[in-house]
Amino acid sequence: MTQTAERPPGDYDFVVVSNRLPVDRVVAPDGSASWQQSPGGLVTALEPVMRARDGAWIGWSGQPDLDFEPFDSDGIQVVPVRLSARDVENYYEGFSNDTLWPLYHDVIAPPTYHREWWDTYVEVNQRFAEAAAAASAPGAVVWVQDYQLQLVPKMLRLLRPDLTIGFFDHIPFPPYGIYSQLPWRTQIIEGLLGADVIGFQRVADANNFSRAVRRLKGYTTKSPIIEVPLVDDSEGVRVTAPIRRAKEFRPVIAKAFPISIDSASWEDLARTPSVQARARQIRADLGNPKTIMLGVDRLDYTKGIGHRLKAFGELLTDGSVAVEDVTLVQVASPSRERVQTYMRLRDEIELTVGRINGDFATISHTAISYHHHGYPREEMAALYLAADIMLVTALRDGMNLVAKEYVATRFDDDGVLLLSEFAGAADELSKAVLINPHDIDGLKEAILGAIAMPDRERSARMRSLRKRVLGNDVEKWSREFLDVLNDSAADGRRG
Ligand code: GDG
Repeated sequence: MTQTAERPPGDYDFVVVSNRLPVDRVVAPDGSASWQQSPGGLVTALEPVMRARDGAWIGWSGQPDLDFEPFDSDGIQVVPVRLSARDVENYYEGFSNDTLWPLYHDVIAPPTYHREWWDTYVEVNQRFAEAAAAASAPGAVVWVQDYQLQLVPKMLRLLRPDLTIGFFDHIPFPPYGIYSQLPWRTQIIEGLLGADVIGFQRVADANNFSRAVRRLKGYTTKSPIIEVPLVDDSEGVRVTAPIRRAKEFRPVIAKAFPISIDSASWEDLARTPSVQARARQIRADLGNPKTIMLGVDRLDYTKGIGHRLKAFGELLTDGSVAVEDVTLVQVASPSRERVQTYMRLRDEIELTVGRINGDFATISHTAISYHHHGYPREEMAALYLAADIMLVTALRDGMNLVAKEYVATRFDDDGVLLLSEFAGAADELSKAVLINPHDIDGLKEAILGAIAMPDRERSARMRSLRKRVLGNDVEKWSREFLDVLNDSAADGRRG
């Protein structure tokens, strides 16, 4: 990757702000360090826009207590924001991952509320907002990503009223009855309303947000528009750009933009002979079972891994499936390992896997092939290709990209996707076998139905799923969001 000297700040027309940078700092055994692009749909989707529009990306390097100068990475200006070890503990592991994450995922795990965590969340959001303000050219478009940075839109608008600001929420926005638990519920709503366009995964998320705005701020909402008064009496602070003074309110758009993946690149990967050979090898290594089921998740309590194991364990116990015929491969990639709830979850899952294997595995057949590591994309594609059934049993999930990746790799029109109705992907992928993961009997029946599904039905469903996933890729997602954002900027200038 080329890395050249920094350019002057305040120069960039398009600025993305996310908790993590799209690059990772890799330290070689000889101690030399370099930046490597981290593979991910967001980077893939935004790269061309960044290059075409003089883009900068603001985020944390992933390493606490280290300062890095901005640098150019293959045509994208990378602007690292420093986080101290205490910031990481309070803002990231604490408020983001132990308060907001469980709250926004329907309190599957109890959220922890600490005033100290909130104070650091405010401080860190301010730091990101200042970095964005410093990097943006006059009238630039800034796109803020995700729940770690919900205060940035308002902070940035106060610093730079000339900017057009978008925000995308990658996780669900909860119903008001749950959201209202949050001691800082009004501040977060006000933070988000600093944006011109707020994107959500599902229509239901956008509706939940609009309802929270009505309840907490009393603003008029005419979907997808929220009318934010130019002068907010509840604060006495002018919250909007002087350029829009002619109107009595500033229209904020809150709307669903379901995110997707770089579908073509997953299909291309699956078509490579080495990946296909690897898929065959995986099947052979597992002892050529009739059915391979696959789960791929970050090890997170929202993903319903325990529910999936319970259903499979019961199917083995009641003799509906035999260990020689059906193997479950579970990739549980390490995640948030310093947060207590995640440590406990890992223990629970691994205890269950150990029990099921202890009870049912034979010398030649494992019941569950369990892997607590991350794999390269090639291996993921091979696993998707090898899997007859993909199990996505999330209890709550903004979208779930794994479901879409599975579909994109299946150029052979084969394979059955079992998909939780609580994942955002269920709105689009209605031809999957939709399941309620809380209903263990229903889940067991769906698994048995998938094992026995006739070829014709499998391929008819997969063809229809592929149409959706290939026709709606992440590039289209970002284009649609940015089109709405640019239109809102044009309306603002006219108004
Ligand atoms: C959040 C929201 C929303 C996983 N293990 C490995 C690996 N992965 C990759 C998958 C997929 C990504 O991580 C996971 O994305 P998901 O969408 O499934 O889930 P979250 O991480 O929770 O993402 C979610 C998403 O944001 C985007 O808006 O869909 O709802 O929770 O791409 O492939 N990749 C590799 N090795 C692994 O072991 N290479």
